[in-house]
Amino acid sequence: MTTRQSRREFLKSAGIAAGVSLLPGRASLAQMTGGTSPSVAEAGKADYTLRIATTPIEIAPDRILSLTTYNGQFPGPLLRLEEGKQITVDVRNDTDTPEQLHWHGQMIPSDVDGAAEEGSPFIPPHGSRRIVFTPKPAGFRFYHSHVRAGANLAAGQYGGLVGPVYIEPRHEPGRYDREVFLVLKEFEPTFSRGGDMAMDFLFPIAVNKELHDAGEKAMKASLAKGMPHGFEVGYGSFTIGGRMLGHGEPIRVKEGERVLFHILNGSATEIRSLALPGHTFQVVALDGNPVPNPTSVPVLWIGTAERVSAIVEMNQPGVWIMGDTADDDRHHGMGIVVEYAGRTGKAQWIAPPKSRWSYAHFAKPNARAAVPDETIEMTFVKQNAAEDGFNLWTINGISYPRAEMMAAPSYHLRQGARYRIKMRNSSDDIHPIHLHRHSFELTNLAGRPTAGVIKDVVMVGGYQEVEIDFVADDPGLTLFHCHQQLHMDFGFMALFDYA
Ligand SMILES: [Cu+2]
Repeated sequence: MTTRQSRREFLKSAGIAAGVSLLPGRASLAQMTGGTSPSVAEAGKADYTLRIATTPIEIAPDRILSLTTYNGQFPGPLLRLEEGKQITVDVRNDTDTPEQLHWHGQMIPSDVDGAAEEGSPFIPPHGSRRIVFTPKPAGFRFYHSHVRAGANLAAGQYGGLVGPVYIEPRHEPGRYDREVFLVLKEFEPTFSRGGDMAMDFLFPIAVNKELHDAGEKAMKASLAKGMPHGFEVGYGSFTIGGRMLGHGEPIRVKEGERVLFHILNGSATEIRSLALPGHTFQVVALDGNPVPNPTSVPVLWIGTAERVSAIVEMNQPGVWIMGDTADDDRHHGMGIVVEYAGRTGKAQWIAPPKSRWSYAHFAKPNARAAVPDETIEMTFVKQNAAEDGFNLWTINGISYPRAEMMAAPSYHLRQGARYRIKMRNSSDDIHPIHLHRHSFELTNLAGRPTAGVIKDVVMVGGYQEVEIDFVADDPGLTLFHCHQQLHMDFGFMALFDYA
């Protein structure tokens, strides 16, 4: 029994709930743009309009932030699209700075993908841009700002420019009664020297000695020269669905229900965990792609820009906190109340047993990936505090030029070939690595072969090696980067083109 609303009903209720108009074609483009673009206005109404503007957003009673958002709400409206059905989106930019709207996880042309590095035109300040594309592949995707923020903690993904996309699949993964979309996001960023990010949750745990020794030696040498630790970002408030724990509507459930959660880590920089006391998550899809081996786990770990779709069987009546396992982050808002029908009282938190997260849990047991046509080796290196106090990042010794949008492509792809990227992380940070416009298969995690898990972001552990395979089947400029905003902004990007 699926109680999913129809697309039309959903859009209507979403618009009413958020106090904004998301109705396709409801406002004429001339009204939306103030008639600035006659050629666009003549083209007729768009299916969707997204307006970028800085607005007050209340994340708890009387805790009101100034955030740049889509359509005056956080998160941005959930867009339910149909795979293979062309849509028109008008993006209106009511800020003073050029913007890019990236369709994360979709295989669409470079000029509409929403990355200046790939040649997508900017949405000009106080102007608009019409985008036409055919959504694919099916599954849980998202859209977000793709500008470099640098030292500006109000820009890029530090603000509120994140929204979910669901591209309807032909077959839903798994049986469920209803679905709930959750966007995890921190606000009120500040710089600090050195971070406290959880590092010991990935499995396998094996580090590469050569990478470890090189990274540690470079860090020691930098500190010995009197350099401070490079800047990291910390946050003052934490939200799920734009509300701090205890200040939003609870998720109301009934005993026996199977709830499909679609969870997006919309953070600019952080890795998140999530647990629901007394319950387990049956992971059915990662980054929107069904996994070969749906498996139940007590805790989800979700890297920056990753998505997890998981079914929870509601079989422990009570009032619970679904929240981050980091006490400090949960106490500052990273959680949401799950309330069973007929149950009242204070929401309970119980710390889950210690567990590790491995993508291989969800892989095909004993399967081996296809043999690639070519292997690309990449080594990631951190230069501590090398750029005005910020860490500078290199891939094979090259830092993506900060002054340029479209740098010279570093890698040239042959259409139809299968590539393996062997990533070697010579830093102690975990990097959520993202490839635009393609999906990839995880083929080796810290020395252990795996197959069958298809993603578009993968966390590469500190001093670890990870291999991913992809087929070059979407010609055009393609950006590869760490999705940690502070890393991508300071060099951790590379461009692919097709020969
Ligand atoms: Cu990174």
